[in-house]
Amino acid sequence: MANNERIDAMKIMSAKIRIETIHQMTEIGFGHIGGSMSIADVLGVLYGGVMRLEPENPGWKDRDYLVCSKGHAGPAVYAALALRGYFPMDWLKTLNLPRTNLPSHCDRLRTPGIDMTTGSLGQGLSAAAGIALGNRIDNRDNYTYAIMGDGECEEGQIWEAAMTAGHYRLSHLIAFVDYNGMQIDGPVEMVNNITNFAERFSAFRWHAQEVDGHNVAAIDEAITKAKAVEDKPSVIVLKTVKGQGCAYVVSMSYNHHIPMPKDKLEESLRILEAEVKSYAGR
Ligand SMILES: Cc1ncc(C[n+]2csc(CCOP(=O)(O)OP(=O)(O)O)c2C)c(N)n1
Ligand SMILES: [Mg+2]
Repeated sequence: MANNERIDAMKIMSAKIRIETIHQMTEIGFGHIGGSMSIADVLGVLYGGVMRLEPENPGWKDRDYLVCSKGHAGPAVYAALALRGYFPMDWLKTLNLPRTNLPSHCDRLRTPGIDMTTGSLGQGLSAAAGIALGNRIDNRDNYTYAIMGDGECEEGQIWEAAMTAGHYRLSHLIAFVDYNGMQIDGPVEMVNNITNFAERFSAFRWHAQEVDGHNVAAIDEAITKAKAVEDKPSVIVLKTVKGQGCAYVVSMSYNHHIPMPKDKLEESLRILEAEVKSYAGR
């Protein structure tokens, strides 16, 4: 596949993830839309071309793994998994309902394709480091990806995991920080001003890059560079906007977990559908 086709496929995947995430939340009437939309592009890159997967065989041991450590963004991951055929699209109508397979936060025992249960913030990088180390011990060449929130990175356990992954030189661990500047209680810099993620991870012997988290070509290129690093884990800091792709959500001062009335989301859906058509028609 030519590179521009690959990038267009990723852009289509990102737009479809946004569309299906909005549908899931308007169906139930509320949701963690802000932090789901901010990772739609990195998910589009991962599930739209980068990850080695067999959706018909979610337990395949040589697959690439994803730990969505900011587990409240589960709906965006469910959208990606459904679009890749892990389960029927119909399941997306059951987000967070009684007896659903799609709880609001990721649960590896409930959803095919979810590799780690998350929701209690701060734990996912440790799990991802363990998965990457285990796979290396088993002589596998697969990659483990982790997505963390910027607010989440205020948890001390993230830095224990960072230290351990650096020590073990886990070159097949690639982590992302969704640097959207916001958390549940407001701006990250006001809650506990953690900045310079790249510098911090570098101090723990990681390879670090910073990219525009809504530029799929830049994310794809950063992952290629990360894979070329042979003796260190990699972090890619994604500069993002909480709610990206949904003007109604971006315009709000609080958009972490909000009501999702169908009529307010129609315009965003129309724009996203048009995006899909324009990339598909090139
Ligand atoms: C250990 C823990 N403490 C608190 C919470 C409550 N909580 C849920 S989301 C959130 C904010 C997370 O902010 P961030 O990591 O920046 O995520 P994003 O901006 O992507 O939504 C908090 C504090 C939690 N889920 N787990
Ligand atoms: Mg955040």
